Parts: sequence; C-alpha cells; structure tokens
Amino acid sequence: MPWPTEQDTEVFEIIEREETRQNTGLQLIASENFTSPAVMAATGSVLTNKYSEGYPGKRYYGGNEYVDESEDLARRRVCELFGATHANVQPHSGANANLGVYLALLQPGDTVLGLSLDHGGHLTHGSPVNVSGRFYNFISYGLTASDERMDLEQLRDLAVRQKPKMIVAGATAYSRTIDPQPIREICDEVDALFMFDAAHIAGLIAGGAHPNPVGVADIVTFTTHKTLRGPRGGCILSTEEHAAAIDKAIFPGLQGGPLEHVIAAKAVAFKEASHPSFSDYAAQVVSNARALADSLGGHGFRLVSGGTDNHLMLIDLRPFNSELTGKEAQVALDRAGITLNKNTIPDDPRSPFVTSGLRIGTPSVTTQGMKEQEMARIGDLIARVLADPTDDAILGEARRDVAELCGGFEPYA
Ligand code: DSN
Repeated sequence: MPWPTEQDTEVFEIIEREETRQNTGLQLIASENFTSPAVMAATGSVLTNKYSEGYPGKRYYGGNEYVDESEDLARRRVCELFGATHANVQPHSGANANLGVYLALLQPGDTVLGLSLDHGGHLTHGSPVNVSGRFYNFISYGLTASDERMDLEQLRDLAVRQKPKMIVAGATAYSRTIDPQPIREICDEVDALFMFDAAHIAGLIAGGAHPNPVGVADIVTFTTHKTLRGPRGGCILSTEEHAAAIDKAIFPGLQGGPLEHVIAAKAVAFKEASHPSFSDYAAQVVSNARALADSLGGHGFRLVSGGTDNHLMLIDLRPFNSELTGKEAQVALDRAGITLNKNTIPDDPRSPFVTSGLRIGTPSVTTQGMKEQEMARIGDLIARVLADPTDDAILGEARRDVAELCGGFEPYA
C-alpha cells in the first residue's frame, strides 16, 4: 500500500488526550453526547471513500449499490422511529438542514417568524449574522416576561399582523416542553408553513419524553448528534407534499457529495434509538436534569423559567453573585474539569461573549450511567467552584473530585 506505515503520532496523541478529557471530566454541554462504538465504527468506515451525489437509485456516479442500501436503510429507520413519511438524511449539519428547508420552500425576502436568539433560538432562525437573517425577513418572537415560557399570544399577534410564509419553532437554550399543537393552530389561522427544529430534543422525542411534532408540523429538522446520540449531522422529515422540493434543495441546491459514512452511522443511531432501553435513557435524561436543577436551585442559583422539563437548564448567575459573569464561570469550571457553556439569559444586560448565564445539559452524563445522586454531587461541585472561582486550591481539589466521580462512569474505558 502507498500510505505511510508509521503512525501519525502527532494527530493520534491529540485524539488520545481528548479521549482522556472526555473520560475524566464532566461533559455538561447540552448539545453534546457520547456515541456508541458502533456509531464510531460506521463513521470511520470505507464509506468515507465513496462519491454518491444524488439519491438512492438516482446517482451521478457508479458503484453505489451498497451506499444505496445504507442510505435507504437510514431513511427507512428514521421514518419508522418518528412516524414520518419522507426523510432526507443527507444534511451535513442542522444548519444545512434548516437552510435546505428555507431554500426549498421560501423565496428570498419572505417573512418568517422564529424564536429570538437571546430568548433561546438558534442562529439559523433569523440571526442577522446568519444567512437566514440576511436572505429572509425573519421577525422574532420571544418568551413572556412573567414566566419565561414561549409567548404564544405574542406569536399569534405577530403572525396575524405579519402574515409569515413560515413559522419556525424550536430552540437551543429553552428548558420547557414545546407543544407543537397550538403553533399548528396559529399556522393554520394565517396559512403559514410550520417548521419545527427539533435538534436539541430529537432523542427525547424518539424516547417518548417530549411530544412528537411529526404529523403536526409540515417539516421537522434535527441534528443527529445531540440527545439522539448519533454522529454529527442533520436530517429533515417532511410530508410527501414537500419531499421533492426539499431533496432538490439539499442536492444539488446546497450540498455536493453526501457523507455516506456519516449516513451509515445515522442508520446505526436510529436503530439504537428504537431500542426499548432508549426510552429509559430519555426519561433518565429528564429526571437527571430536574435533579441537577433542584440541586443548583438549592445553592442559590436562579433557574430561568423556574426549572426544566427537558435535558437542559439555563442558570441566571446574578442572584448567586451579581459580579460573576458566564464567561468567568465557564473558565473556572473548565479548570475544574466541568465543561459547559456560558449563555445569555432572556434580556441579558451582558453581551453574548460575556453573558450572565450558563447552559447545562444532562445527555452525556446520563449516557455514562449517572443518576440523580450523581446530579446532586455535580450541583455541589459547581456551587463550590463558583463560590470562589479564582482560588487555585479549590479548583484543584474540585478537579480531583470530578475525576474521582467520573472514574466510575468512563464512557470509553
Ligand atoms: N451549537 C449548538 C448548541 O450548542 O446548541 C446549536 O447549533
């Protein structure tokens, strides 16, 4: 073989160090998870070598008989998992899935309603720095000031006044159930398309821990690597009515050759998510989030909206320490082996680079097998670090306690 026989130690040592970081620290980023060895094996397979522009049975290059089988399997499995009639499993990411839907069903300049970024929405829901906000006339709806839940009254008022072509639901930093039914009713009233971005909660939906928007929304997009626990990538489910337009928008409209190794890994993840044990996993993710939220609330942190129904919580740091920013908290916790992200809270007076909040999620620690009692320990650790975020001795001691806690739950032992 023409390739070098000596191992590329430079790269593989970096990967080894990352594996150690994942094994020995607490991964609390709400959009991350640990994939199974089978998902990683498919991602690292010979399918990475194949070009297969087009769709099963209609490819531009030869040699796609096995790729066709694999992509068909992925499409079939995801349709069964969510009760959908059509799936496009080719989006390289959630952002591409969303953009593909816009390209398929909107014209530049069309009006769309989406949850504002600083109330928990996503960049691709109309942020002015994203292509969605530059090509389409996105108008933001938000949360109520009183209980920090989705403001359906405001959404309806905006919809009646603005007559949008589409309403986008879904969030990246919202800890409450999003019931698709009232949004469907608003869409019907103003004759708008309904797209539900289920990126964060796809695994909860698959496991029965969140209402399923499939069959209610016209289009459901999601990423496969968050609560769903698959490889990094995106997926679009739609009714037959929109299938051809969406397929055409993803290829040739937006992407070239699909990542067939990732699509095979998506198929593996869809099967894993259809296993009865995945429902237990989804329920435990939610119970763990509640337990962690209770623990943090007990330590004097304010939970945005007062708690959580899903896999994440948003913490307002100000009642705990009005001077402490999300940025400082993230850095101190990272030094203690607790990985999470700073996050704006609704109407945050600080910039998105500084923030007054933290977003914390339980998908990864739940995959590791941690339960409510470990969540209480994690809450104590976070509070201990943030009580004195610049004290090296406290950070060092917390780092040792984190490693000891993780020692019993290594994802890749
Ligand atoms: N980066 C993702 C998240 O953390 O929620 C959204 O794309």
